[in-house]
Amino acid sequence: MRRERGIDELYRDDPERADALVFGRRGLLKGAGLAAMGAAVGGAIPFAGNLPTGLVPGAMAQAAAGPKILKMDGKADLVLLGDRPLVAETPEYLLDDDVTPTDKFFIRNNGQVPEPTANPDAWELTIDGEVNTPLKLTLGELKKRFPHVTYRLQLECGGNGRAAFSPEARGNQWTNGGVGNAEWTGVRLRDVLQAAGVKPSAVYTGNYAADPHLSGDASRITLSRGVPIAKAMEEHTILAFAMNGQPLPPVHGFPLRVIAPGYPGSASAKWLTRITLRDREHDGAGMTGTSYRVPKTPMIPGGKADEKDFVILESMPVRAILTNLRNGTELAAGTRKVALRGHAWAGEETVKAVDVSHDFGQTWQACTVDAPPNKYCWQNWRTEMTLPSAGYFEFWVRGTDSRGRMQPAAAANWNPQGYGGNAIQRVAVLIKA
Ligand SMILES: Nc1nc2c(c(=O)[nH]1)N[C@H]1C(S)=C(S)[C@@H](COP(=O)(O)O)O[C@H]1N2
Ligand SMILES: [Mo]
Repeated sequence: MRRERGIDELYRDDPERADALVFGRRGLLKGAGLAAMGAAVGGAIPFAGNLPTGLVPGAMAQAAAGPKILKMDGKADLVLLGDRPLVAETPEYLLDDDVTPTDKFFIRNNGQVPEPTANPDAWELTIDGEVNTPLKLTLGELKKRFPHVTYRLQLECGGNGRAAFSPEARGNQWTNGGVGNAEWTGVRLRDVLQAAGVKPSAVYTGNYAADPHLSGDASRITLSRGVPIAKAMEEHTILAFAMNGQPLPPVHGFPLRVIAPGYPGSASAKWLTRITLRDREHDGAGMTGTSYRVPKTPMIPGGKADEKDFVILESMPVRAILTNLRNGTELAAGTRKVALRGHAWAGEETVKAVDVSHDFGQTWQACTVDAPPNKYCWQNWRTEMTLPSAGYFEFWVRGTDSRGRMQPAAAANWNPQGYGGNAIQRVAVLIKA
């Protein structure tokens, strides 16, 4: 029997053609197009008039097959983005906790996970380069010698949000789940650097770690990034040995890692063995070319990159996520008030506002945004939305940082490796008639 292909299937396979069919040449959603779209999302679309051409309804944006799920002891149902190296993101609805439990924390490896050491207190850390006295400290000594601090710090992959770039950008297709906000315990990096004596010539750090390269070639370095010296000396940049009150799990850097919050996660080296202070910008693996770099001025999306125009991505951009409703949720008939909540963060900045729209961005409602308990902890937001009728709605969630910069509707500042994409999240709901 020949089956008609639904508009939802067509949207998944060929969004451009689906859009042309639904919106027609004039780009207006009406008549047969509107009916087809309504049938595909399962209900009337009260604000269809605001739906921009080219916007695939959020309810249809997911792949038909559904995501691959990580199967790993001690981990929740994260979405597997790659298994060699292991990369997994946390769907927004699993990020509802104020402090992200370890089992829900995303994983981003570039190489292999090193064999966990049997004697973590004997783990050695070298501090050298532009210092007066190079140090070699065991983790045991580090813990004894320097004061311990505990902070809630968000850690976000530089590629978080990459999936929203058009045309597709190279790399793991993170949606919004390359982020977590754990409670980290460790010592301040600045205390350790000061113990070694920072020379005035030191301008950048270079991290080295124990994770073997994917190729198995011992001479190749998996990842070696760093931060400007001022960032290294900031009080929230720490060498962490515990996550949520427990020793770091092997996959999150056991027994010692950097947490440089607000920067792309790649600056937070796991399995840390050495920090060298450089008299110039660090040029280790992952620091050069277009790696973790974005264009100074916008380039043509999909065009050829001129590396001269690229700068290192430092602060991550603002992002808000809605965590208490899954995309595609059906709400009971008669529902008109919906409580919404989630978190927002803004790299090195704080979050000034979170706004939510239920009419494809025509009107926005301001949410309550809590102050963070410490800098670099994500901020909780909440609101209650009133919907006018039954039908298909999307909640669009938009963060604004302390400098007034808002999340764009579509990923902006396209770059070949897709960093810093912070398109607003869209969560579709259907209220049955
Ligand atoms: N040694 C080492 N450190 C690393 C990585 C790595 O591959 N090797 N990945 C980095 C990247 S790209 C990110 S986003 C974070 C992810 O930390 P998590 O896996 O604990 O969530 O670790 C960073 N630290
Ligand atoms: Mo990352």
